[in-house]
Parts: sequence; structure tokens; C-alpha cells
Amino acid sequence: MDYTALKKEIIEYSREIGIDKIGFASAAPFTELKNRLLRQQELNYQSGFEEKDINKRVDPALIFDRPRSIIAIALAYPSKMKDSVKGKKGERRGIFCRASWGEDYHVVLRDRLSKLEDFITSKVPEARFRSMVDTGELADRAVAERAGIGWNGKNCSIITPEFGSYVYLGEMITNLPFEPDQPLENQCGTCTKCLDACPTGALVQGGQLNAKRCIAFLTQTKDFMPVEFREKLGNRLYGCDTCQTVCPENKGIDFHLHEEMEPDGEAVKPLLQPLIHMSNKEFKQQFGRMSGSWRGKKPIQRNAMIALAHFKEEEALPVLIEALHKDIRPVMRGTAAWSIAKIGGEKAREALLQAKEKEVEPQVIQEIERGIAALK
Ligand code: B12
Ligand code: SF4
Ligand code: SF4
Repeated sequence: MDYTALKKEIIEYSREIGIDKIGFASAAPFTELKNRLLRQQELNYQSGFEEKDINKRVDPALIFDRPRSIIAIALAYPSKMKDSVKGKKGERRGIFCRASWGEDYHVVLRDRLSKLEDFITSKVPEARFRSMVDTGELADRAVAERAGIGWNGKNCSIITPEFGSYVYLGEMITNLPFEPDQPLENQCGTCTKCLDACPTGALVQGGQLNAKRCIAFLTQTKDFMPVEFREKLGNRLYGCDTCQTVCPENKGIDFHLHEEMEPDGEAVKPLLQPLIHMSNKEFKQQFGRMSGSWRGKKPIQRNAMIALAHFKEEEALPVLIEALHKDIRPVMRGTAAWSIAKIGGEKAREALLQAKEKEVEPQVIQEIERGIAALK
């Protein structure tokens, strides 16, 4: 088999099926990454969403029989909405990060990888693959970096010269020995814009993230949001784009190459108040196809309450007060108490005093008492 010729054919075919960048890498163990992952674990800097078995993460041979190479792909997503919706007083809106716009990227990239698998099988029937996007064992960024898709920026993102960092990543391990591509040189230079702009100091140093402080992570947790971070959240409902929007490599970057990735304004910038009392069915209807709905409605609703406090949206007081009195979930009642206190005023104080009378959950009582104290 002429693998150089096949590699060329794969590259050509990848363009036809809407893969924006493709690269080839060896399937050797990722030794540098192993030390990094162990160090991150030691420091308690991991999010908990990563694959737990570090050995599997860094050695393709542990998850695939005799791997010979890895094919990495990248698909560019839009950074601007064509028809943006705007929030106004009384009708405030939250925001989902760009990586959640349009159809869930796992579905889109798996489709491309599956087409690629079929194409390669039609040329080499004995070809074997293991494709993955995000949820697989491998570190997608480490694979992309090795395959020359982009460099690992100080903001931790893989930055491509063509599409900036607004790319999704995926890969397939194969038993075919493709010639590897060369990694790109890191172009960050002396720039530190992402480190300076991160609202929580989650970027400990260039290329190192304390995920526990990262807003992208915090928006996905289901418990109470630690108080320290609530005011940093702004109107973010899911994810955070700050360290990418400030990046000079993303200046003017806005690709609309995939119809599936076009955002629906009402879904990615939804009105906040209706979210607070949304049913599961309504939530699924409005957000179900987006990757940002994977943790369910609870974190999004909690974040919506925090966003209403950020806007000091007095007109939202009735909705928040209703949640404080009636929501069966303590996280919602407690967060409502915090938001009500932040919005402030006599109505807010009365509602908190009333709720204190009948609340039984210690954490919620604490939130209510803190709120009352702040309003004195
Ligand atoms: C867990 C996870 C998160 C966590 C933790 C993120 C993190 N930085 O570790 C949270 C929830 C915070 C998160 C947030 C985001 N995520 Co995320 N996430 C993942 C996931 C599942 C695992 C990441 C992981 O293993 N992290 C551990 C760290 C240590 O490794 P890494 O950053 O992935 O890899 C690099 C470093 O290890 C570095 N490295 C290794 N050794 C050394 C040594 C030194 C000295 C240095 C400097 C660096 C270094 O090199 C590796 C490759 O470049 C991947 C999918 C996957 N299976 O890989 C997606 C993934 C990384 N996420 C992605 C995206 C889009 C995001 C967000 C932009 C979403 C958003 N807008 O909110 C943010 C970005 C936050 C940020 N600044 O990193 C994309 C990245 C696309 C890209 N262009 O890079 C991925 C690849 C999903 C995908 N398939 O497209 N994510
Ligand atoms: S995603 Fe937001 S919080 Fe996380 S490192 Fe980037 S700027 Fe900081
Ligand atoms: S903002 Fe500057 S330092 Fe950060 S990733 Fe972009 S180029 Fe690199």
C-alpha cells in the first residue's frame, strides 16, 4: 500500500466532507503530557470531567490494538451571530459560549470521522479505527498539537493559523502507518493578553489552568456556586470565551463553514426570567440540541439567577422571590436568596425575612441570613 498517496487522498476527501483541517501524528505515548496530568492532579487543578485513567490518556496502545498513527481533525465554528438578539431592561439575556452554538459538536465531528472511516475502509479493507471527540480517553489538544493542527496557546487552547482557536477537535487512532506531520511553532511570543483578562486568575501561568477556578468549569457544576466566583460570572450561562476573545490570533476570525453550527439567537442568548421556572420539557425543546445542555437545566437556571443579580434586574424580583419560596431544590432557593439580596430594596428584604421563617435547609438559611445582613 502506498500510504503517502493514500494520505493525499484522505486530505482531499476530508475537504469534500467539511473537515477544515487535518493532520497526522504518530501513536507513540504522550510522555510529556503524562507528567503534566500527574502534576495537575497533585495540585487539584483538574475539572473532574477528564478521563480518570491517566495511563489510558497518554498511551494509545492501551486503548487500541497495535496503533500505528493518529489522524486529527479540526472544524471551525463561528464567533459572531448573523442575527444577534439584544437584551434590554426587563428582558435581560444570558449567553452560551461559542463552543456550544448550533448543533452539539460531538454529533457533527463524529459524523465527519465516520465518513472518513468509511472512505479509508473503501481503500484499505483491513483498516481499523477508534474515533473520538471530547469524551474519549485521549487529550484532543495534545493529539492536535502533535499532528500540526495548531499550537498550544497560553490560554491553553489549540490555535490554528487559519481559524484561530475557534475550532473543535477530534481524532481517530488507526492501524495504518501514515507519515506524521510536524508540530507548529508556538506563536504566542511575549503576549499575555489572555492571562491578564481571565476574570478569576484561572490561568495560573501560560498553558496551565486551574480548572476549579475556570468559569467554563464553574458554569457546569450543579451545587452552590462558591460565593467568590458569583460576581465574576456576568451573564454567562454556559462556558466562558474571555481568554479567546482577547486573543490577537482570533482578531477578525469568524468562519461560517457549517450550517449545523449556526447559532439560534433565542437559544444561545436566551431570556433569563423564563429560564428560572422552565420545565424539563421546555428546556429540552429550546436547548436540547446544543452541547451546552449536557448537564441538564439546573446549572443553567442557577447561572441565570446569578446573571439577573449581575444586571441588578429589579423586574426579576417576583420570579426570584417565587423560586426562593417554592423551588424544591435548595441550590435554587439559596441562589435566589443571594440574587434577591444583590438586587436589593425593601421588597427584597421583606422576601428574605419571610423565607427565613420557614426555610429548613442549613445552606439556604445561611444564604438568606447573609443576604439580610447585606441589606441592613
Ligand atoms: C476537561 C475539559 C475542560 C475543562 C478543563 C480545561 C483544561 N484546560 O484542562 C473545562 C471545563 C474548564 C474546559 C473548558 C473549556 N474547554 Co474543554 N475540554 C476538556 C477535555 C474533556 C479534557 C481536557 C484535558 O485533558 N485537560 C487537561 C490539560 C492538562 O490538558 P489539555 O489542555 O487538554 O492539553 C494540553 C496541556 O496538557 C499541554 N501541556 C502538556 N504538558 C505541558 C507542559 C507545559 C510546561 C505546558 C505549558 C503545557 C503542557 O499540552 C496539551 C496539548 O496542547 C477536552 C477534550 C479531551 N478529551 O481532550 C475538552 C477541550 C479541551 N475543550 C475544549 C473547549 C472548546 C473548551 C472551552 C473553550 C469551552 C468554553 N468556551 O467554555 C473552555 C476553555 C478553557 C481553557 N482555557 O482551557 C476543546 C478545545 C478546542 C481547542 N481549540 O483547543 C476540547 C479539545 C474539546 C474538543 N474536542 O473540541 N474543558
Ligand atoms: S475560560 Fe474564562 S475563566 Fe477559564 S481560563 Fe479562559 S478566561 Fe479564564
Ligand atoms: S492572548 Fe496572546 S498569549 Fe494568550 S493565547 Fe492568544 S496570543 Fe497566546
